[in-house]
Amino acid sequence: MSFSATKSVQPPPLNSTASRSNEKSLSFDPFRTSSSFLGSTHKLRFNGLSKTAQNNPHRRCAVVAVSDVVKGKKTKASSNLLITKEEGLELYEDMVLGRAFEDMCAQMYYRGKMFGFVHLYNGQEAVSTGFIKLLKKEDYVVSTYRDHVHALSKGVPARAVMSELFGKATGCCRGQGGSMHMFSKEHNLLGGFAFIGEGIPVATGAAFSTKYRREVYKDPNADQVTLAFFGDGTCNNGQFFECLNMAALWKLPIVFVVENNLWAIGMSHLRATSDPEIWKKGPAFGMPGVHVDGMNVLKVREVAKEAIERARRGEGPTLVECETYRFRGHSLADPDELRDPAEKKRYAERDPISALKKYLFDNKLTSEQELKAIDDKIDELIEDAVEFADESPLPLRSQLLENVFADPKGFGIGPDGRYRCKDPKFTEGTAHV
Ligand SMILES: Cc1ncc(C[n+]2csc(CCOP(=O)(O)OP(=O)(O)O)c2C)c(N)n1
Ligand SMILES: [Mg+2]
Repeated sequence: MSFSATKSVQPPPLNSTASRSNEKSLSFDPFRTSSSFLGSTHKLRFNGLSKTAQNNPHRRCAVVAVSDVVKGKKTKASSNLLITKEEGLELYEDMVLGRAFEDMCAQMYYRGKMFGFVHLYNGQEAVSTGFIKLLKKEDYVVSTYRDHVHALSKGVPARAVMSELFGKATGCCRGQGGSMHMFSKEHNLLGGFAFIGEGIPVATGAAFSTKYRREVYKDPNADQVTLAFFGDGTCNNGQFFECLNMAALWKLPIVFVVENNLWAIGMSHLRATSDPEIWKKGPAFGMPGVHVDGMNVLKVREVAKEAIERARRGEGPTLVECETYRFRGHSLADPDELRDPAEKKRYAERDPISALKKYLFDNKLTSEQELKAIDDKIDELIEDAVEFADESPLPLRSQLLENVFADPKGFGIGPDGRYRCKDPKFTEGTAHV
């Protein structure tokens, strides 16, 4: 399989001695423009660097190390296949789990089982699966409000995620987080975050703590890699730039994974961003930037492998832009009337699950029956998760003010040191909560 859609650029050398000896380095034209986004209707606009700038001898010469993926390196010496049968089935199962879970969420939301906004991940599965299935349990994942599938890929049980969505005590945040705040200490899932960009500093901090433990405390087990997932719209937020700077400066073990689904609610990425090629911002901060077809789990996985290994080896961060698409509206409250039906159709034809299926069949890695058995297993798992969530108890009222650090109304803890909400008269005269 060719990875020609992938572009990888490394920044100009910060330490010229080190990079002069880098065998992978080759000359690169930083002004070369690429084709349009794979499925977008518009041609990309470029950042307007003028010919004068191109010819400016004082401008630092960019040097690239083309990734092994781009060079078309085969991962398996003995065959042309990119994955083994077991790997292929694991990827398939994880993507089907994500898709089926989200479809069930839609049903449950419209039946009134969930509260607040619910953002689904349909169409983007190849990104979560392609990256997270390469992680160790100790590695960290930081997500956004579109977080259910990241949680599932990281191993949080479907029961715990569904219960959280139902606001039940058995949810992974005991029903207090809801759709946008999946968290699991056990799985090192450091949260979904409702404010865009909010997770990026958290992820950068986690990566910093790993590096600090390794270098200052000489902890040999501190080799965790952190993945920070976020969207295209978020890349115009200041926290993104601040964290790229710190991660590159301190060579943190982190991968910034942009899920570029071309839209930020109803705002087209191509309208909102001066240079829509997000991957180029990596080299600007001193880290490699890679653009990959995010509808193809095998391509994502190849890029992810390289970026994660690089972080684990202590070589620092990578910015990976995955071009993907969401198959549903921004949230379940969005009628999705703004996007061009032709664009939606074009991406639907590139469904990442169908693409992987085709690869598995074409390479005789599986059979219809084998995949059907996986589909059935996932259906049962999701049914079980819904039943479990439905039957689970609501959180106790006494849980209401736990972990609330500020108490502006002053009604949290009484003079006797007990929660006022434990007083049966606590909500007297107010709406029932
Ligand atoms: C700090 C902040 N500003 C504005 C919003 C409102 N908001 C919610 S989602 C969103 C768009 C984000 O788009 P993108 O980063 O592309 O993620 P996607 O929804 O496409 O996954 C915005 C602006 C917010 N949640 N947080
Ligand atoms: Mg987006």
